[in-house]
Parts: sequence; structure tokens; C-alpha cells
Amino acid sequence: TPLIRLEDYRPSDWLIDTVDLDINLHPQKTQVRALLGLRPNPAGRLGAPLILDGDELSLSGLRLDGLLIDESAYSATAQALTLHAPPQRRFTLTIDTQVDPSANTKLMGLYRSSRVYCTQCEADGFRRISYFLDRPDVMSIYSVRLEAAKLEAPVLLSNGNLVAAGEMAGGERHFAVWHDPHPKPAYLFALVGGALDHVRQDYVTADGRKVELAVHVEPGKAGRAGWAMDCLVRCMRWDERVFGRNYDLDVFNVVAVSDFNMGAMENKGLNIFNDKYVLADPQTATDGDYASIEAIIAHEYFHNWTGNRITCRDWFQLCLKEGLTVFRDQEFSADERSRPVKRIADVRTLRSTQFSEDAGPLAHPVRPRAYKEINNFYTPTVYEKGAEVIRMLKLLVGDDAFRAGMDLYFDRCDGTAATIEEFLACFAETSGKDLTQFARWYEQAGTPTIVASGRYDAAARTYTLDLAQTTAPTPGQPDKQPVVLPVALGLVGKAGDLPLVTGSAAYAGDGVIVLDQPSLSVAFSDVDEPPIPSLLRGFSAPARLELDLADADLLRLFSADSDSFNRWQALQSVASRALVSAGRSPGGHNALIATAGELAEALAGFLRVQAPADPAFAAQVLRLPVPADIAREIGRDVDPDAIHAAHRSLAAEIGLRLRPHLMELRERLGTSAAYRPDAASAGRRALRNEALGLIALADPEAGARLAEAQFAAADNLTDRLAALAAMTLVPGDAREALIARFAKTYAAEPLVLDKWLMAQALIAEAGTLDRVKGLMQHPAFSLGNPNRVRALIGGFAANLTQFNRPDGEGYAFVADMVVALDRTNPQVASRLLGSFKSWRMLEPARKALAEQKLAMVAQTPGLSRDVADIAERALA
Ligand code: HT7
Ligand code: ZN
Repeated sequence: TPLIRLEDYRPSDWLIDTVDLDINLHPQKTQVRALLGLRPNPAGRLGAPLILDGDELSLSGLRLDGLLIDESAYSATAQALTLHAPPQRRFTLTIDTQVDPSANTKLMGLYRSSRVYCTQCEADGFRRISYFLDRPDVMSIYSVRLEAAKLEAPVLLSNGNLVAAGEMAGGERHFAVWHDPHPKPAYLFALVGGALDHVRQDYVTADGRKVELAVHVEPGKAGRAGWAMDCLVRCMRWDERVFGRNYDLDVFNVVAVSDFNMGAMENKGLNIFNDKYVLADPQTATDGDYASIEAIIAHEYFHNWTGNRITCRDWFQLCLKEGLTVFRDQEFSADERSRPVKRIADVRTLRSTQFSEDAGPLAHPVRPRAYKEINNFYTPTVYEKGAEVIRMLKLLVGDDAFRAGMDLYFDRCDGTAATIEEFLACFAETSGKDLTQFARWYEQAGTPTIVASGRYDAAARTYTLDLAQTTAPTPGQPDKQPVVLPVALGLVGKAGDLPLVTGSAAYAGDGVIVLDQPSLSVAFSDVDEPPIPSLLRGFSAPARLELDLADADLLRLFSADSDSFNRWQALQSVASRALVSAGRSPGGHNALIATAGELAEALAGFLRVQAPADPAFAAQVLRLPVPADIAREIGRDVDPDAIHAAHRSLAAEIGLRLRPHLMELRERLGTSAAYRPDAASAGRRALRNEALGLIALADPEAGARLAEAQFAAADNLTDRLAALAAMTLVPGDAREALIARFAKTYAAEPLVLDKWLMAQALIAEAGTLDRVKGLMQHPAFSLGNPNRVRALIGGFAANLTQFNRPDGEGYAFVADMVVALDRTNPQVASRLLGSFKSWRMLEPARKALAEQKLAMVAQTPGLSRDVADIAERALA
């Protein structure tokens, strides 16, 4: 497989100004006619052949300017249609292809999902529908005529505005014509055809455009589409208010389908979603689902400007749209909910997904320099770290220059396929700052570590902070350069933050030091007492912080820091340090018990006094760092069982000590009011359920009783699922009975059964592998549906102790599943193989077993490019 390199980019030799598609939908034989308006690109090579991309295509007709072409003038394979000597002027090509949507198990291109025709074209799926210049810098105006049997597909949707519709002679078939006035790359093309119900709402943009909004769902499920619509309206207003962005078509359609490779897709005016991220009612969606739907509806909508109006020049620039759009959706959720709680949740995700990617063989820069399979680069690094880079940019240039830079970017790059350089130039201009070194964030992989220490001089009344940064080598990047790290900080004294007085050039004001050297020192003067440094407030840079504070100082930060994020972080740090040490050398039980005592004491007062006022924050505080984070902190010779055992003991010990407080809190937070999905109500449920988990670990019998009672009394899925999760911690008949009861209650709800599958796949017991294998035979499970696979097999692969079973059977199972899935859906298979990304940090015996299984996958004949690429990089 060829390696595609950023440095080899050159503009297309040809452009396609217009695309007229005529698509006759049929379950097996869909006819596609594409009329392309082509012209030579003045920026390309004169006289170059025209090579259109294809993937599993066969050509059934070809005309140039309406006339048949001599067979010697072109060649057609499944992968390409080449015109050897095309005219050096404007001309049209009419290309006929036929595709089989029912046989498309890759879910890329045109496929059928539960009898609904739909498309997925990012990154390179359009070439599975018709031959095309399938690259994001070729932007065209599309007109699309869809025809289908009326009974089978009464709803026919495509991008843009509806311009005509009607019946065909005989009345059995009908058609719809859509026109999208905005030029777009092929990856944003979409169509949907099927029997769908919908909810509709009128919307008027801030600049006065009337828009008809619709959310389309499977028949009978319109009652679950209201939340998505509510989110859509709120995020549209938010984008007008916060970024000055108005919607630009007369309709905006959202469609939910049940077979989908990822979360959702931002096709222009026709967003297609995994139904998991649209459908919500209290009985079938959790608080977490409501929040995810809000974030993903917003994310896809925000792409309309950051991705669609301004797209990417090439796929190396993926973070230009993804990092920026994640930042925008994070900000939206922060404004709609609690900002500190959202930040904590986002940092948890970043650490568990991106930091672990950065620490392993699949590490790559936010803007990769080379790839074999672009679909393998829709990663936490491109998305989540990409968003962190935007967040740092905003902090460094300031709010006003950031907003002005965004305005300039929207203005200057509208209608173009842009680059990171063009994006950064806007902020350099509005801030007057040199962003050359900052741009290193896009080029250099790896998580920087900031090593910090402080010295107080009572006589001089100074406090000197020494900061240094290092980044460990990553694949292909042995030597790292210093990056620009904005370190937000405070010096916490007895009565709160001390004033920051310094003449240091590294101090940027507003409580931010810019660490852009390998190391530097900042001296603060007029410091009247020895302070406790509170560094990286709000997680101001995506870095690890090594700061040797005593537990007592961390516990003071927990109670006194003015920065909520660092209050949460302080307690996490105490727990993390104890878990790392116990995970490294099992047997240090006494130290763990001592830490549990300290934590419980700090938490007792907090739970009594502060938790009821901000339950969502308190729920985050109660949640210990996850075992996978501890494994990453340990970094080498990792023994998952030792970490798990330490984690369980610490949680159980805290639960035991806090039990009366937790019980009382649960009582206080209980409510007889009907379920509402708002953040405050969700926060109360989160805290109650966090308490339940701790009680179940501390006292399994009491926990089981509480869980059973909660399951029976609950009027919503959040509380039911939390009861099930607590029960999975307690082996025995009662657990099995509740598992069976849950399945019966939700037998007709595949999305709820996904949670049931996952809850079982995550049980940290030796019997889980057999349980998972058994569940593969359950009628609710199907290897063909990505959501089912991610729930059961992906859930198992995320089970630290069972995936990493000492006998290697966990690796064997997941590797076999990867090979099996690869035959039908390579994207789902390669993502699953990504579960091996941390194999190198394991202790030698497990490491050897994991490597064997990776090698087995790598040597399997006929692998897809997707899986081969991950296997190869994981082993390199
Ligand atoms: N831009 C989209 C990314 C994407 C995708 C979505 C669904 C199926 C396959 C896909 N490949 C790439 C989603 C987003 O980030 O908004
Ligand atoms: Zn996106």
C-alpha cells in the first residue's frame, strides 16, 4: 500500500464545477448517472490525463459532451476511470455505474440500513458510488435527482434545497430533485431514501432566513426525536450569538439510521446520524445519552461553517475541521451545562483516549505527515488534542483576538479548501503574535511532561517557580522540540489566591505563564506566606504535570483552590499517586488504607456541606481515576490485575468509611419528581449513582439490596442502568436475576440492550470471556451492526483485566473478531484492533502474548488496508 505524504500534495489537474446526479434507487441494482462539468485546473499540470477514483465500481456507460467515446481513449477498472488525453477545455462526462446497496456491508458509499437507503462518503466513500475526483479540494455545485419506489422510499432527501418532486407514470415510482448552491467536496454528498417518520420545526436565523428543520427517524420513533430537535435549535442560536454564524439553506435535515460506522456525519444540509445519537426518551436513553446527543447534534451542525463552508485542502488538514469543531461543541456544552464539570469530563476523555494513544505505537501528530489509510486517522489526537490546541490558542491570543481571528478566517477562507497555515495566519494577524513555535503543536506527537517545583524565600518574600518540559520520543520522531505551553496558575495562601507580582517575561498576565523553553524560572515577589502552587488550572495545556506536593497540600487545594478543575485534580492526584504505587508493587496495602482514610476525611465534609449544592461536580469528585489511567501513569511492566485490585481496595475502603454519608446523601438527593434531562437533575442522579457504586464495593450485600430497590423504583433508564452497573460488581444469583430482568424489560430496544451487553462485557471476572462469547449468540447481537459490536466486543476490549487475561485468551478472542469483522466491515475491525494500542507497556508475559496475536492478525492473508495499517504500526 502506498504511503501518502503531506509534502507530496499538489493541486488537482482537473476541476469539476458541476455535478448532476440521477440516481435510481433499487435494493440491489441502483443506477447512477453522473454528469460532470469538468475543466483543466489552471494550478494543475497542463495536458495531464484525467484519472477519476473508483472503489469496487463497474462502468456501464461513458460519454464525452454527450457523445460515445472510442474505447481506446479511456480505461476503466474497479479503482479508476482514466481518460488518456482529455480535451484541454471545458467538457462534460456522463458516467453510468450500477451499485448494490444491499451488499454494501462496509457502510461506506451507498448502503441500506434497516430498509433505509443512505450514504456515507467521508473520507473516500463517494468513489464507491461513481467515478470522481474524490479529494476535498475539488468542490462542485450539486444537483441530485432521486427516483425510487414510493412504497419503499416515500422520503427522498439529498443536500441543499428541494426544487422539484413528483410521480412517475404509473404511480409506483416517484422522484425528488435537490439543488445545493454551495460548492462542496464529494465527501459531503449524501442521500437518504426510505420510510421515515419525522418531527419538524420552523426556525428564523438571526439574519432573517426562514429554515425548515426536520429530524427523521424510523417509523414509530418520532416521539424520541424531540430532544435532538431541541438541541438543534439551541446550537443554531448559540452559533449565531457566539461565532456570528447563520445557517445558509432553506432546510436542514437530520436522519437517524441504525447501522453506522461512527457517530454522525455533517453532509451539507443533510446530517446523517447513528440513531444512538438522536433517539432519546427517559425510558431508553441515559443522562449520558442526552448529553452526547446535545454535543453531537451541535458538532455536526457547527461543521456547516467549520468543515463545509470552509473545508480541508487535503486529509492531512483533518484537524482544521475536526479539532476546531470539537472545540466549538465543547464550548457549547459548557455554556449549556456546567463549565467546570464539562471541562473535567473532557479532560477525563482526553487522558484516557488521547494520552494513551500518544504513549503507544499509534502516536501521531495532530496533523499527520503521512498515512496509508485515512480512515485510521479519525483519532482522539486529531479530534480531542486538536481541540486542546484551539483552546490554548484562545488562551494565548486572548478572547478578543480569538474571535476576531475566527471572523477573519470565516471571511477570508469561505468557499475554499484551506490549510492549518491559513487558519493560524488569521490569529497571527489579529493578535500581532508570532505563532511559528505554536504551530509545532500540529507537527509534534507525544504528550509533554511539565516538571515543576517551587521555592519560598521567607526573608526575601519571594516564591520561585521552576518549570521544565520534556516530550518522550514517539514513532518516527526521536527528538522533540519545546512546545508553547500556557500554564495557568495561582499561588494559594491561607486566605485564598495571593497576588501574582513578577517582572518575568514568561508571565503573560492574567495568571498565565508561557513555558516555551526547555526550562525557565519565574520569581514572584511580595509573597507574604509560603504558598501552594496550583498549576495548569482549567487544564490549560494538554500535558502531564509532575509537581511533588504532599498529600496535605493537595488536600488543601481540594478545599481551598479557587479553580474548580484543580480542586477536582488535587483529589485525583492523591488517589492516583497511591494507586500507582500500589499497582507497581502490590502488597502496599497499608499505604492504600492510609490514603483511603485521608480521602474519606476530606470527602466527608465536602459531601455534607458542598456536594448538595453542586451534585454534578461532586459526582466527578467521588469518581476515582480509572484503572487504565493508572496503567498509563505506571507506563511499563504493567500488571492489570494489581492495578485493578488496588483500585477496588481503595474504592471499597473509601466507601466503607463514607457509607453513612453516602446513604444520607442518597436520601437527600432522591426525588419523586418526574424525570427531566436537564443538567441539574442529571447531576443529582449522577451523584446518587456514584454513591451507589461505592456502597456496592464497600458492602456488596447492602449494595445489591439498594440496586434492586433502585431498579424497581426507577422511572428512567439512567437509574436503572446505574443499578445494573452496581449489581455487576456483586457476583451471585441476584446479579444474574437482574441481568435477565433487564433483558426482558428492554427486549425490543436494541440501543438499550447495547448497554446491557456492555455492562456484562465490563465485568472484571474470569468468567466474562465465556459470558461474552455466549452473548454473541443472543438474538440481540449481530456482527453486522457496528453498535452491537462496539458494545459487546469493544466493551470487552476495554475491560482492563479480562482483555489482558494472563492466559492471552482475551487477546486471542479480540484478534479473531478483528479478522472476522474485517471481511465485512474493515473500519469497525480496524477500530477494534486499536484496543491493542497499549500492548507495549504490559509486563513481559502479557506483552509477548499480545504481540503474538497482533502478528497473527498482521499475517492474515487478504487483510483490508485499514486493519493491515493498524497491525503494522502497532507492531513497528
Ligand atoms: N466528519 C465525520 C467523520 C467520519 C465519519 C462519520 C461516519 C462514518 C464514517 C466516517 N468517517 C469519518 C464525523 C464528524 O467528525 O463529525
Ligand atoms: Zn466532526
